[in-house]
This record gives sequence, structure tokens and C-alpha cells, in this order.
Amino acid sequence: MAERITVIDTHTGGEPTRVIVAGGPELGSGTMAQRLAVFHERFDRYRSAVVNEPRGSDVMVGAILLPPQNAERAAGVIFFNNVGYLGMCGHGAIGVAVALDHLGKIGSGVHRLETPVGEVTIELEGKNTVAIENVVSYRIAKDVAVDVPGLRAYKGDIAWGGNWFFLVHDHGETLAADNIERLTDVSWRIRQTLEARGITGEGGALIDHIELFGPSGQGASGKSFVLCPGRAYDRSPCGTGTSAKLACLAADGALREGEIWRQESIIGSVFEGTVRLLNGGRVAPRIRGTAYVCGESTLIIDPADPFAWGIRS
Ligand code: PYC
Repeated sequence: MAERITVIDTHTGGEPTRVIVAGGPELGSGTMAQRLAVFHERFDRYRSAVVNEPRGSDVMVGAILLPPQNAERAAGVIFFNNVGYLGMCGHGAIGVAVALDHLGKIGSGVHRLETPVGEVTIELEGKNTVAIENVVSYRIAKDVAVDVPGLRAYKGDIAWGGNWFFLVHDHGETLAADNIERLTDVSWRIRQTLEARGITGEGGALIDHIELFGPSGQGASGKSFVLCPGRAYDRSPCGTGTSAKLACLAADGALREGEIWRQESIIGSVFEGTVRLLNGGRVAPRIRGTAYVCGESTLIIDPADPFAWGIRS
């Protein structure tokens, strides 16, 4: 018999989030980190069915809504993409907030979500405007040199914003929408070299997001190109990437508490970020963006369909 999965599609600054609201796998009652492990080990085909072709694409990020451990929280959520799972996802959390409002499950005001890397706050400020307070973010290394074969030497900062990022400023590339193929190639080769050289996040964690920075053409504080783990670029300014950037700015003394940093994406969408300064050079980042519901549908997984569980490369 065919399986049916109900989803709501949203996009946040152009970056899609497909939210599973019913019909997803049964992941138990553990923490979101424990449920992520169950998802990965026993039900990974659902991840592929929801975000990969023929129903999705490399750029699609998925989110599964789950009963929270703490009944006072709005929901638990696990984010995933074309190649695996994300600790947190900023644009995705903004999309989830708008989807929860669309479902009538939350109203305006402050709510909390449980994620595999900790709780985050979502504040629904209007029908489409959401501010999230992300997990505590921090930089662990500044100006790490990496010599990329066939390209050149780069220096980047390693920072956590809910995922691990390598943030590069002096790259010599043009941050423009008509240069995305080149930006993808450069970022991917930087990522591969980091991995080959054993340059990691804390505890040997893979650095799977690369951010190239440059000046904004539309009056924002800066512009970025963000390459995600599955080689798709983020259409939004990337919530966890902006959090990592805010942590670096604060560590350099270049951002005061409450000062607004406007981060422009490679397609021109903008997030506003601020920080609360914490002990040990860490920050609590707050990211504001807008998301829209753009679809409501039922995915059908027909066992007779040879690509029922998605095209997995
Ligand atoms: O907004 O944090 C984010 C994100 C991560 C990957 C894609 N978007």
C-alpha cells in the first residue's frame, strides 16, 4: 500500500523548507539528538523521499515536526537535506514558525523549539516575520590558512552557529548571482581541502558549510555566498551562517550588543542579526527574516515506483 506524507512548503528569503506535518517515521520519545540518530539509522529513506528528486531537489531542506519532550515547547524539529542531517537550520526554523502559524498551532509571540543541538526561540512578529534566538554561537579559530590545490591559499575563521562553518573574507571572487558556478566550485574545493587536511570543528566535527563574504551592493552590512553540505548554495543569507558570522564579529570587537548586522544573500534576500554577549566570547544570536507558505501537499510513496524513495546519488 502507498504511504502518504503531508507536507507544508515554505521559503525563507528564497531558500525552501519542506515541513513534514503527518505521515513521517516514528522516531520514539528520546531527545531530538537521539531521534535524529534513529531517523538516520532506520528511516533515512524518508529523508530522501521528501527532499530528493523527483519530489524535491538538491536545494530543498526538510524539517520533521515531532512531539517535544517538554510539553511547554511548541514542537521538536529535525532538519535534513539532500545528503544528511543538520544540527540546526536558521532559515528552516523561520519557515517552521510560519508553517506552525499556518496550521494554527502557534500565534504571535515567543515560542520554543527543541532541536538536536539545543533549544531555540522563535518569535512570530507578524504573519511572515520571525526572529529566532539561535543556539549559543562561537569562534574556535581565526585566520586558519588552507592552501587549495589548483587555486590559491585562503585564510578563514572556524565558527559554530548550529552547524560548523569556515568563513572566508579575502578570496578574490566576485559575489554575484551570475558567478554562482565559480563560487560553488571554489567553496567546494576549500571544503574538500579542509577535510583532506584534517581541519575540523570541535571534537573532529566535519566543517560542512563554507561562507565567502564581500560587500553588499544594496546597503546591507555585508553579503555572503554559503555552500551547504550537499553542494547546493543557500538562497537565504543562512541563519546558522549569519550566527557564525555574528560570533566572529563579536569576537573581533566589531559588533556591539544589540547593534544590527544586515546580512545579504547571494540572491539579495536579507536577514537582520544582533547578539547578546555571553561569557567566554560566546554570543546568543538573534536572526530576523521572512518566510512564506508556498505549498501544501501530500507526497505519495508508491511501492511500485522504482524512485519511490527518491533518487539517491
Ligand atoms: O539557514 O541555517 C540555515 C541553513 C543551513 C543550511 C541551509 N540553511
